[in-house]
Amino acid sequence: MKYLFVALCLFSMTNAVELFYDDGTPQWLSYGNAAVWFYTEDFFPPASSIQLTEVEMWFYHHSSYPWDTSEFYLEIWSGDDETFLEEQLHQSLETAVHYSPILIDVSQENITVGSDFWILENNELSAGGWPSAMLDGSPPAVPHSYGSEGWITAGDLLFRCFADEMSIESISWGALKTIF
Ligand SMILES: [Ca+2]
Repeated sequence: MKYLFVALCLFSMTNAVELFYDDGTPQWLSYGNAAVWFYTEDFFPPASSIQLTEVEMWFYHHSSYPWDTSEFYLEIWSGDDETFLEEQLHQSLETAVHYSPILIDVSQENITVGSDFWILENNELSAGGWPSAMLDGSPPAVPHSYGSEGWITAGDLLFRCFADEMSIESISWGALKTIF
């Protein structure tokens, strides 16, 4: 039992923190550009910056709404809920799949974000706004998903990301030492 406990501690020390607003249950789909605004204090105490390691995105290909392309640009931007997209930190060409997660490893790219940032599906490669992103069915208290018609209030996009836990802790500790 003791060994298991130590092993679990070691695992959690190197674990990544997952940031997400959705409840994991698909309900709707969204076509057109789609983005989620992340506010890091929703997930852990204030940190001046964190490093992103991975992005997870879910899409839904409904038979009544065929996609003209599965390709889109994943973009990560700095910016908050008032400034919106400020500075582009990442862009990569990705391929959506129906109803299963696509995982994009960005751990080697040194993507450091502040307290607010955006994950955007840019679908300028499509004439119809495809591929369609997946939304949950539980309305958020504070909207974090943004679509072609503005803030989405019916649910949350299933766009998630992972941050390096060590980068959060070291920076939080640094901030504490400055205050006290
Ligand atoms: Ca929700």
